[in-house]
Amino acid sequence: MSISKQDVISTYLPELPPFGIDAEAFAPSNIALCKYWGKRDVELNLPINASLSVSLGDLGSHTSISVSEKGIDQVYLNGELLQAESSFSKKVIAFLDLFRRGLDQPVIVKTNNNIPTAAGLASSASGFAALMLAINDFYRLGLTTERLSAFARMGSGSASRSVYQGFVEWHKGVREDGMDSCAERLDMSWPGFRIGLLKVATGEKKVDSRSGMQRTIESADLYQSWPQQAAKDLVTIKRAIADRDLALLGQTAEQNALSMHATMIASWPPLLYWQAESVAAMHRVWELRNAGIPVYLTMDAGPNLKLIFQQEHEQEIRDGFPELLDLDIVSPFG
Ligand code: 2P0
Repeated sequence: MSISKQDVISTYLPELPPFGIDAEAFAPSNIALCKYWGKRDVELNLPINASLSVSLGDLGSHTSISVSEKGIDQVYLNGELLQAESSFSKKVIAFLDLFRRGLDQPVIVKTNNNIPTAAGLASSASGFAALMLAINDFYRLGLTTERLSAFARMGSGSASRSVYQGFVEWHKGVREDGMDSCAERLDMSWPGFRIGLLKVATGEKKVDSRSGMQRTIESADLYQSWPQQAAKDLVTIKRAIADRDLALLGQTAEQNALSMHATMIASWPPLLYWQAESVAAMHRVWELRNAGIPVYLTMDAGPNLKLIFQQEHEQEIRDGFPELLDLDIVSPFG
C-alpha cells in the first residue's frame, strides 16, 4: 500500500496553515535530456529512474493565489475563468487542498503560461512548480527548495525539476514517502547552449504521460532495459555538460529520447506519439548533421521536436528550420 499524498503533507507539515496572504510565483518549463519514464509509485509520482533536464529561463508559468471574496474557489488559465469541473481546475484545487486542509478560506488561482503556444509544450511541470512556490508564499510555509521540489513532484513528476533554473537532476530516491525523490540544481552553466522548440504538428488528442507510462510498464517487455539505459545516460550527460561536449551530450540525449520512444512503441496498444511530420523533421535534423552542423533532437510525449545546438550554429539552424521564430530559440543561461 502506498502512502497517500495527504499523509506525506501531514507528516512534514503537521500544523494547519495560517490564513493566506496574496502571493505570486514563477517557475520555468523544462526539457529533459535524460527522460523520466515510469513510476514506481503512482500516487506520489516516484520515478523508476533518475532524470536530468534543462530549464527554459523565463519561459514558464506565472501563478498567483489571492483571497477570494466570493466565497468560492476560482481558477483562471491564461486569463480565462475555468469551470469548476474542468480537469485543470480540479487538479489545481486538489493540489492546493493538500496544504489548505480544513482551512475555510476560498482562493483565486491565476496561471499564465508564456511558453510560445506554437511550441506545443506541455506546461504541467512549470504549472505545478509555480503553484507550489505560490502556495509556499501564500501560507508562509518557509519550505526549503528541496522540499518544494519533492512536494511539487506530487503534482506532476517533472514539476520537481522546474523549481530550479539551469541543468537539474531529479534523484529517484529510495524512501517510501518519497522525500528524497527531489531535484537538485547542477552547478554547471553553458552560456552558448541553445534549445530550439520545433512545432511540427498540431496533433490529435494524445495519451497523457501518466497513462502512457503505465501502459509501457505493463505491456512492453522492452521497458526492462530502460532503467539501466537511463542510469548510464545520466552519467554520460553530466560528464558531457561538465566538458561542454555538445556531440556527446546531443548523441546521448537523442539516443535516450529515442530509446524511451522505442519502449512506448513496443507497448500494447502501441503508443506512437510521432506523426508523419515528426519523422520528416527528424530526417531534416539528420541531414543537417550529415552536412556537418552539430544539431541533435529530443522528443517528449508528443509529436514535436526540441533541437539541441550551440549559439555558433544558430544561423545554420535557422536556415535549416525557417519555421523557428525568435521566441522558439531558448538560451537557458541568458
Ligand atoms: C520528462 N515526460 O522527463 C518525460 C519525458 C514526458 C516524456 O515528465 O504523471 O507530466 O505528472 O508525473 O511529469 C511528462 O510527465 O507526468 C514527462 P506525471 P509528467 O520530461
